[in-house]
Amino acid sequence: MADESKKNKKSGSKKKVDKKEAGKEQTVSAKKTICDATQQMIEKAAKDGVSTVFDRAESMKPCPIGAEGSCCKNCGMGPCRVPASKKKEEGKEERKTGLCGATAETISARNFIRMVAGGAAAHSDHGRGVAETFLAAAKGEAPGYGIKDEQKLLQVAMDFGIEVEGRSVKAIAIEVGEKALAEFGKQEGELDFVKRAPLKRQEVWKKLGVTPRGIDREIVEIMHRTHIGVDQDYKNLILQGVRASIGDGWGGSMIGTELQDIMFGTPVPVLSKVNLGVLKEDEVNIIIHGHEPLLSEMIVVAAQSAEMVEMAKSKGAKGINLSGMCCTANEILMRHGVPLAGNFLQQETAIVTGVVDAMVVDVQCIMQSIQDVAQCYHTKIITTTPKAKIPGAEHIEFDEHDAMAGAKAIVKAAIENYPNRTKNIDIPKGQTMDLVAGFSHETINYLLGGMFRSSYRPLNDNIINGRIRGVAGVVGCNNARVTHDEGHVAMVKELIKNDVLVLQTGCSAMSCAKAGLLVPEAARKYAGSGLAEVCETVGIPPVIHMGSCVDNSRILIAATAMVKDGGLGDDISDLPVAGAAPEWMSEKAISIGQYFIASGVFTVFGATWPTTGSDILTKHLFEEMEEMLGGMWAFEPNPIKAAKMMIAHIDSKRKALGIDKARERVLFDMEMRRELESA
Ligand code: BF8
Repeated sequence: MADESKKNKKSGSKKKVDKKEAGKEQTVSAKKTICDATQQMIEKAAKDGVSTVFDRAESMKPCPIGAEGSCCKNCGMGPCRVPASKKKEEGKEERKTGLCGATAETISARNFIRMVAGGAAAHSDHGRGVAETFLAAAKGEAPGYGIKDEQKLLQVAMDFGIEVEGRSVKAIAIEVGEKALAEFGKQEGELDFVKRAPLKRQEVWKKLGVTPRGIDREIVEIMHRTHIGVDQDYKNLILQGVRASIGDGWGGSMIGTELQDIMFGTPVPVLSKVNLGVLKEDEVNIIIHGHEPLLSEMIVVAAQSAEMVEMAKSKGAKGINLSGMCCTANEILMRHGVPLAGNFLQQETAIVTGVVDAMVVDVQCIMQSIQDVAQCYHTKIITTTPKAKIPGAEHIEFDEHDAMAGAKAIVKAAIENYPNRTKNIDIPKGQTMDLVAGFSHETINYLLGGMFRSSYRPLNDNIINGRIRGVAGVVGCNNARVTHDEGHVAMVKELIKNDVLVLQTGCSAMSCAKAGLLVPEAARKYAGSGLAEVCETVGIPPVIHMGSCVDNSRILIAATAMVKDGGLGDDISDLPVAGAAPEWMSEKAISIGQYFIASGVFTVFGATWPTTGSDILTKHLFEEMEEMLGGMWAFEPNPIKAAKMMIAHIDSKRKALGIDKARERVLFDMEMRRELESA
């Protein structure tokens, strides 16, 4: 820790990126993980002679050229490596370019927005899949799926401009499904959900010409403009990245979240458990891993059926134990309380326990290596979609039109594998933690305001009076180049200690859940006095789990609700809020970060930064972007320093709003509260 703080002398949101910091491993400690369960399984894997991502991260260093964003391989004349232009001694610039003349900033910008395209495509193709199933369900062509949240259906219908008066639920749902699907291929006009953003934000986007048309169109245009010989202006390239990212957050992801809520129910608070200790030695363990809840929702039903439970007993098991991994885990946790086996970097170590009878996967964040690890134990890897196959894995195709049959076939395959377990079994004992999840925007609205006056008013009031300093969204992945879970937990503890309410999604939420931060008692233990007081009054944890990565759209809606409730400015960029992804690794995280910034949120990434090959582009993203959008990127690998940058930003927004004085009123700190209680 001490060495690291020496290395990171600079802080503040406009800090220049140190290329050595950005390209290398960035950890506060030298450990592979702070999660004891994962550590135990890393050691077991070593004993069993099994290679995991943690081992490969040691033996394979990142490509230094690619890590800087300086490698252009978009045509057959390259790949060209184009480092940033340097000043020569006599003051002349030595300008390096690719064979075609592309500069460092053009190349970095192309690579950067191709990451946005990859991430936006992943979220949006998920959203499209949901919309297709939604439409089939509305037409009665997808047995097992239906409409669970009629109120939300009506809300979404109205946002799509659909007439609801005097019409049947079925007719409205069909039109919502058709409208939602049409959003992906819209050639002209604007995405309908863009109108949900604050009016001022919509104007910012209009002025910059970044209001998205069809979701697919913006992604295709990135691929066109980054082809050799098309867009050569880094600022213009980045604008298209901004546009596609808005199409993700306010389009593909938001459609995914909303239609999932309508079909499967809008989440309400649930109590559950997290970590590898949720696996059971005497039951058939099925881990559902990936992202789309279309499959996992059906497996939840199939695994509970008497027929399947009886079958499991006939094989000597006591029952069927379902758990989740990655964002699928978050989906079935939020709606059913199904326990979380772990986050991204735990997918191999879960198999190393020797008790996973089937790991069922769909799309995204699934390591190919799980098949290699599975071969060292008895685990069956089952792929389920034509979009994502793994050589050697069993493929049971899941068809939403006959969902229950597919789900039962998958559960049956797991049950039949139960007798094949070897004696090489070790479940990390006592390695579970309680958590409360299920905080949709609607639930927060209700919890804060009550049934008859649902609103964000109490949140805004407590921000204005200074009990809550601000709100931070801490989201995103694990990254094997940094200590597993450490960045998330350290950052979130620092934030809540300073009275910042934290909203979470994705693997980040699981990291903090494992550390015991997602229970109401965490307020008293870890939060500052103001935040603790509010959390204890309302009965919520200081760290709020809002779902999977597509559910980051819930955070956009929550931020908009704060603006609309009044008293905190008239745009998201006025709010005392900040965002972060301290252990990011996926292209989806870049797209999410970009749409948070496009929505006006200052956002800090840790681990590594992908544009260090161009100082000009990095400056554009880290400084100039704020003038355009009111939000900007920052990079800080030290999670505590990153949290301090977020707090400094929150304080600057409080000052701009004229509510900074409120914080000077000293409320009770924890020490004072304890003294008061013991008196
Ligand atoms: O979509 S946080 S590692 S699981 S990309 Fe993947 Fe990152 Fe986890 Fe969910 Ni999101």
